[in-house]
Amino acid sequence: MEGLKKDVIRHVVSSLGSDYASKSAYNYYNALALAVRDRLIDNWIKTQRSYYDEKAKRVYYLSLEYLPGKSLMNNLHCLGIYETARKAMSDLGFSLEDLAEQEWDAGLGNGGLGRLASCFLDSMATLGIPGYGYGIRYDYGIFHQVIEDGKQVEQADNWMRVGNPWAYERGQHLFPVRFFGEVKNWTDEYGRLRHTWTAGDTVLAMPCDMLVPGWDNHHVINMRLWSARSDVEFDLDFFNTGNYLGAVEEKIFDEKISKVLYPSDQIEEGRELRLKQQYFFVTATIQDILRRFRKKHQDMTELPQSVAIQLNDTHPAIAIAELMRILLDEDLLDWEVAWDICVSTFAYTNHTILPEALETWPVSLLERMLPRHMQIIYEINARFLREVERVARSEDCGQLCHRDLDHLKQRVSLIQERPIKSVRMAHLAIIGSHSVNGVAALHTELLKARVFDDFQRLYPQKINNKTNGVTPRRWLWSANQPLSRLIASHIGTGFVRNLDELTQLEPLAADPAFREAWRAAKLENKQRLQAYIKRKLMRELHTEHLFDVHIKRIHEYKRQVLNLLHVVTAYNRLRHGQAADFTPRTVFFGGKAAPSYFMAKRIIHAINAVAATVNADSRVNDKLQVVYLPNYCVSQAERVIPATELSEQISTAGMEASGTGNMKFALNGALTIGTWDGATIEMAQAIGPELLFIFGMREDELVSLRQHGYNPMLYYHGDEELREALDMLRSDAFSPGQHGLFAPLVDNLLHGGDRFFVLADYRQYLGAQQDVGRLYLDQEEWTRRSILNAARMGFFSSDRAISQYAREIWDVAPMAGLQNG
Ligand code: 26Y
Repeated sequence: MEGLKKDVIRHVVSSLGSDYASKSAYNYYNALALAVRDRLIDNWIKTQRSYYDEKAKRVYYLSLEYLPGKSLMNNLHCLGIYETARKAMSDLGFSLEDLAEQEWDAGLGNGGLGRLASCFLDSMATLGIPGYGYGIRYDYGIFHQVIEDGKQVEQADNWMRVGNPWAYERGQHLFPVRFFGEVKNWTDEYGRLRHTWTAGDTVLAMPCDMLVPGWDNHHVINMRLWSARSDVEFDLDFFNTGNYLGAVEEKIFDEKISKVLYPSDQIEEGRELRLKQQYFFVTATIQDILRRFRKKHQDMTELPQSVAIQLNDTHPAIAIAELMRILLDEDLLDWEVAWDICVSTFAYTNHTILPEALETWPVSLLERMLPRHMQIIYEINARFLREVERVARSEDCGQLCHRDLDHLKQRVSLIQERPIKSVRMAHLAIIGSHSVNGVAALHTELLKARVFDDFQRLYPQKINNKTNGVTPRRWLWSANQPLSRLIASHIGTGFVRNLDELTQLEPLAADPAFREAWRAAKLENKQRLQAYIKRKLMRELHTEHLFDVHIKRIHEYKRQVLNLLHVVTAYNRLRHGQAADFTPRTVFFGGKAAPSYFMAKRIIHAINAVAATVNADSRVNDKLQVVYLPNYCVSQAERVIPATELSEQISTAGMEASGTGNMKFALNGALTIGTWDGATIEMAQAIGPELLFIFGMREDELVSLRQHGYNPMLYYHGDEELREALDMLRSDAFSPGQHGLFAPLVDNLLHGGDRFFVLADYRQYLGAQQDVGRLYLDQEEWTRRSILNAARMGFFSSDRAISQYAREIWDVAPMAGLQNG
């Protein structure tokens, strides 16, 4: 402890240039972070060296998004110096919790996909898998959300301003990135046609490394994020032409590439700068991968034995064309050889089946920005369609007439003709990879049977399932110390790295003393949340209420509106005195809406409007409260999830690819109210469906409802309570003086086809909520179920997920000889 204290003081003075006597929390947080980083860097260097020494096969996880959140507490826990640090900082006059608050969340992602990437890096580090995360260091991460007059207002997330003590910027290792220009043809010595892409604009990619430690194992992996740097200052000609200001303007223009994360989740915006971001990040990453590979290898055909590249959705899929370009134009390999290398190296994970989230890029844009890549994509497509024809003809699938074949080719082509001629990035990713995986069992089945059914017939081995998982380090141990300590006192700490050990809790569910202790841990977390809400929102929570929580991105398919309709109905019952047996509850909502997503923003407004009305109504507000948690982010989730008793997972069946929040809640002892969707299905199977509150129509039922003609008006007319709730929303009951404010929401349900079947599931949802309320009154039974939920969550560790990727997709093994403990 004395060593750590000395290091902290030294950093305050010599790294931060401050007086150690001036007790600034900001300085002491940064100094502590630097002292922790000092303890990671030796192991990071040893880890990296061991990969070379053992010629280990490496995994590269390519993702446009990461959501690491805050690093301090997690890193202290991984290093096993949490207690030491707590005491050291307390000696210096600080509470560790307060210091941790100084750190800004690294919010370099939108939601589930980005957070999954961060859980996966944690698991690779903990399992000792030679892995790297590659991404972009956005100057501005996901916007900061404030709620003003009930509406979302976006503020820039200037997270870099406060500095980042965790990162190593490596300004000396720059990689060139080219855009535009043209392609020249030439003939090689064997008379083969060759191509060279000649420079248009050049930008530089600067690596910025964040260390990711494993749990108590000395293994530290790297998350390398690229930042755009202008090449202007490296090219003196720019300045020597006398156009100094012009040169500086150009520099600013170039550096725009990594300026901001695109804040839309599952809705494509198709902006030119976004494509630039994708290629910028991809080419720098591939160059870095090949630089490392070429240190020990000359023969490019050995690449798939040494390197596995996982594409996190299609966002980095241009990597397939980029690797082809390098192998063809720089290494001068033949097409077939190059293509084999690519397919054996790449694998692709799909995270959504919503059609509006499937990426396409206009051919005209690609031809201009990446002319050589567009040529390569055309060639991939031509060869692929010939192959399709060959397979289709050879296959004994009845008499395949030309019409069918033409249709098949149109459907699977990399190029879509309408509405504008574009490249389908998912098709490029599928064809260029040896593995395509979904993220939960149902999602994968839907990929096979619906979204990519043609590809499933063409390549029956390619599509596979890897159900998501979450890291128990952050989401149980670090976020929920009261519960973790209780668990550890009964079954030891092995569950932190082997989550299956939680099954040892099962017999304890029958033990009243253990149940009481379990409830005490929950209460402690509820009180902690209560204090936080008081500080941040100046509101008093009732900790004896059932804490009912719905936090995730705001999206119509996630159906926050369904939850809101339940709240309005409960409000009406209470007002009308029809709810004598109502179980008091506080309903929490949280989540960001894409700034361009009108409907999602209106949903936020409606939630806040209902909240204001309900909370101000003294007839009901001792029994029902609604809280909107502004700026939902990773660190907020860490506070809210441990305090939650009811987890809302109510997406339209078939629409939520997996969900990962669902797992975090159950792991922390919340019961789930949910639809038969995503990984919630597998959770129900692992836990026992009777221990969750499952309701609503299933995916196949919705398909047939849609086919037979779904008429939301029938539900409106047939259900008095539903009608009352919708009519109130449409009138100005929640928006005094602003008649029609929420009419778009209601009209969308009643006259817009209710694409997400909110009305179809309303009545069953109410029934399930009734069951929830009733069970909560029986605290012994509630607690028993809560314990069994947590005890059966072992499968949903990201360690299990990553082990499956490693074995079944990447063919990589953990590093031997890792020191544990
Ligand atoms: C193309 C662009 C607009 C785009 C940007 C972000 C498209 C999609 C996304 C993000 C998708 C996403 O976050 N999907 C979520 O992935 C999680 C991890 O697999 C799943 O748990 C979750 O169900 C899914 O919605």
